[in-house]
Amino acid sequence: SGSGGRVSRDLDVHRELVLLHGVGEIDPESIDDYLRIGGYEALKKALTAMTPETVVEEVKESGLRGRGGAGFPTGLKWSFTLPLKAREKYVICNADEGEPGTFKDRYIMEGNPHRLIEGLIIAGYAVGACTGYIYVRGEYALSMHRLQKAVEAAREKGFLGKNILGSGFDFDIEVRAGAGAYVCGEETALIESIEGLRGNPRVKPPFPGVRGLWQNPTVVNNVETLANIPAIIVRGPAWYRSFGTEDSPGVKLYQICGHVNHPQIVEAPLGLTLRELIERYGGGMRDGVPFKMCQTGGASFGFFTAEHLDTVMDYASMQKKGGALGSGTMLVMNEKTCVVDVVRNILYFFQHESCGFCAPCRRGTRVLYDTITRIALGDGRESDLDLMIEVAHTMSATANCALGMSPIFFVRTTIERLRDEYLAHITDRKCPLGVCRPESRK
Ligand code: L3W
Repeated sequence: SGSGGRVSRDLDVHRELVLLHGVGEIDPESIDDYLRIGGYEALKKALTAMTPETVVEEVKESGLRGRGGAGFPTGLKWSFTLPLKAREKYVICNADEGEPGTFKDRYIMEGNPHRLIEGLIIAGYAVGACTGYIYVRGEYALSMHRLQKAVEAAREKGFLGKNILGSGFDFDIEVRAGAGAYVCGEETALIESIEGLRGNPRVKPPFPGVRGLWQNPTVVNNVETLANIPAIIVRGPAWYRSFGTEDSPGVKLYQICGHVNHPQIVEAPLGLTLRELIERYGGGMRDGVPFKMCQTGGASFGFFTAEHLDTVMDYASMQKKGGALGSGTMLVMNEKTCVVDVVRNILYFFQHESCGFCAPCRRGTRVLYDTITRIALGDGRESDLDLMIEVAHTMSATANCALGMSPIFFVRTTIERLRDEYLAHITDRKCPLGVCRPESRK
């Protein structure tokens, strides 16, 4: 697999849902329903039987990695913040789910918001924070509504507020709405936005764990990351590690989108292959039209072609093959799809969402979009392909945040792996599939 032994290869052992436990079954607006399925037991255990240090230690041992896309070890992130002396510390849940093709966090927020809230309170306890923020994508009105209701219900039951469950720990949560900027999912832009400023990413380091919200130590975790915490606390790190691979233990929400018969979300142990995701959960290629390519991990990462179908979808194996697990999104495309058209569409998105703060990204995304448009419309030169790689490479080396650092992944993998299709646009001066059109947006 490229990432060490797989602990739980047999998908059938994963009968019991962890992240989606209760989703679709309980009334998400009823805290009593959540309590009935074991809700807030982890919080009780953490506050009464564990020190913050043991909580951090257990999360470290579980091997949980950040589920927003970067895969940074969660326990390690918490361990940077825990020992710091500061007047205030914060924990933030990044619920600004804006990655194209990504819709997993919404399932948790709409289907079982208390699981996320419980995870966030435990995170707050573990690092010594006084306040938690949940920064929700502006378009997610139902998520906002359910989270707000859930926060009120948790407060009424004494899971939030002063002296929670008699432990002496004070903690409360505020739910904030984003306003439609993709870049505000970048943790430091998100922090600026909470502070009431324009969402420009800050220069890192210092990382938020050391200096974040109002310059105080701040842990930022994705929704799905936090939704793992209650189960890890109740069942222990060894149980969690019994799922997944050595490199990437645990369970993951995979999202299969595009040209499959059943686009959907799947909770599975880490270590599923792309072929299994398509065949077993996606119901195979739509109408039997053969597979051509897949953008891995979200809009920011590399493309796989047919020879990568058996790659194990964990962090290390995906990266080794030029893709990424990212947010767990796999955008599957069939033979009728034109790679130039798809990449042009993604680049349109990037140049539109670039915040404009740093020149490499502001200018680079525009140059990439203009160049691929030229190719798409039959005015390209072969040297444009080298130009695109060079520009994307410069951006990856000099941009201020992940938005500008990302295009190299899909620019390079598509030009390398599907070069003939780019070249056909250049030599024939038209799109071989007749798909590319002047309009920039679909
Ligand atoms: C302390 C250090 N903390 C790293 C922390 C850092 C952050 C986390 C990951 O995201 C991803 C990209 C796409 N001391 C630290 C440290 N940290 N070194 O670890 O950091 P990093 O820099 O690896 O990544 P990042 O900039 O946080 C980039 C993804 O974001 N992306 C978009 C995703 C969109 C969604 C969505 O809609 N749900 O996920 C776009 O690029 O995966 O890899 O917390 O502070 N030495």
